Amino acid sequence: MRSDKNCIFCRIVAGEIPSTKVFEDDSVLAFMDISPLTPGHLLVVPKEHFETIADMDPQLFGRLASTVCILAKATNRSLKPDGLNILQLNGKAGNQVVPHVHMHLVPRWNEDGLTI
Ligand code: D5M
Repeated sequence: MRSDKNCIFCRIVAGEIPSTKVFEDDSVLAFMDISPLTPGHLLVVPKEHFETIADMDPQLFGRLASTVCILAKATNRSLKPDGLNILQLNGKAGNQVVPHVHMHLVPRWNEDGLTI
């Protein structure tokens, strides 16, 4: 499995940097975003290091997307938001800051003031 020792999310996967994990299986990890846009903001990442979605095997992306779907249901049940944004950014020009594929799951509330 490819890992990058300079990648913050690889280091979270390896347990070298603390995170608040909410889901883990053999290929996917989900944890709380350190700078949440709203309460309950999660990140879902492949454990293997891929910079962008175009670098991934489609089957693995399917597992990532399935995890997002399951966590969306869990978020709706537990936090009861009014809406939910799923965001995924690729490349500097696409505003990706951490170059390890991740999907944001951002619960939304009416009048939360967020402009995404
Ligand atoms: O967003 C990268 C996201 O990664 C941003 O919302 C902050 C989050 N982040 C950065 N470092 C950490 C750690 N250590 N724990 C949890 N979350 C983190 P992007 O889509 O690349 O713009």
